[in-house]
Amino acid sequence: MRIVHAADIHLDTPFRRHDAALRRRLQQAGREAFSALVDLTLEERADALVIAGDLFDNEWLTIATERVLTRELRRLTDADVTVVYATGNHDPGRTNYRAAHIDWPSTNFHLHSSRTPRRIPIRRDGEPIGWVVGAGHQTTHEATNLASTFPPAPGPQPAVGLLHADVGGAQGAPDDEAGNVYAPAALADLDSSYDYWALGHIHKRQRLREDSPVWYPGNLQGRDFGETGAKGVLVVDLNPPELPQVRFLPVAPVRWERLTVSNLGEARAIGDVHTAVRAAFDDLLEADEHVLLGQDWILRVELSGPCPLTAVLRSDEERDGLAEYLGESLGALEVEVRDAGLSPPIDLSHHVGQRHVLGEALELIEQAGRDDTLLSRLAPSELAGGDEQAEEGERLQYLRGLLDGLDAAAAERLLRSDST
Ligand SMILES: [Mn+2]
Repeated sequence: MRIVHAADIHLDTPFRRHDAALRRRLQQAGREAFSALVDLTLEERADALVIAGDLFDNEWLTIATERVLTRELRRLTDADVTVVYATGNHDPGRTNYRAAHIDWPSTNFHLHSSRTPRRIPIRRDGEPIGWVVGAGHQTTHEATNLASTFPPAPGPQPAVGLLHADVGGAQGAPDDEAGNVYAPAALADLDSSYDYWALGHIHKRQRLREDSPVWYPGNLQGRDFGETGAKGVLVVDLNPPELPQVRFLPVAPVRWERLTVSNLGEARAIGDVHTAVRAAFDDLLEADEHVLLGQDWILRVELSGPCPLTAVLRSDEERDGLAEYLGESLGALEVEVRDAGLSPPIDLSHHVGQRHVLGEALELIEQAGRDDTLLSRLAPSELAGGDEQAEEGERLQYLRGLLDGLDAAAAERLLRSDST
């Protein structure tokens, strides 16, 4: 039996923090990802598509999206692919919620909107070849341990457990605020008679434990910089008693990525910064086997380390200018430039002996390092971390320690305030 496992599709996520054009593109990307998922399921000649909850984001699913959703699902069910969908906390199934009021396909489609696990036979050419056993969230705060209520696998054909659940030990679980737990379970609650557990809820793709047949596919389309990397589905071949063969296939048309660029010590013109960012982006494209043709990118460029253009790049206007330049030249939908990690490269020798505050400060720091009397005189009477009972020699040694790095720190502070 071959299944395609998807979860956390979050159609109609509002993307309120973005401007109207990007918001439309991102909402469109969610629908495109869903269509790509359907294409892929057909191309892979899968017997079933299982969706482990959070198919849509909230109760305001738009009419346009609902039409795309039902039309795309019918492409599968008309082709005799069984679709099994178990609701999650974003798209719960009780009759007062949205999932209960969608024009779902009338055949080959199974909605699990009740807490009680139900088994669905999967057939090929009319013959039963396996099972999907699923349960759904009824409300937005399903606190029951649903996993522990699953019966043993029906057998003898391969069986898949389908559930939206927060299984302990997974990486990247959303920070559940007190009281907001969503079908919490432990790995041990997932009955081991199942050949594969198709989970949803955690947006980071992962296998729960090495050698376990328990997987989260991650979400279908990233939605912010916390959801970087290729996003897509798992194609699972079940042939027990062997462990299932699991392949990840990307489908998300928009990718969120962070690029850290730190080799800017010699960047004297904005073109140099551009070249360094371009190189980092090219490295990413080259190293990543999941980049799709015509992929759209939303990039956060984090500049860091010493850079002669630090003062320039600390200006919002200049950063916006660079972001726009990068967006056009890299062909990205949107680029955000961050300067928090940048520092001006400091050549102290240029400032020593100069008749300005920094020159004087450097001079004084240097003298105090050589002249114990001066150092003693400059020392505050109450000294942080100092030992009042210490011998004079120890005290001076401690004071000299305090001077360590003070020149660079003073330069950094004074040069920054000079330039802004
Ligand atoms: Mn989700």
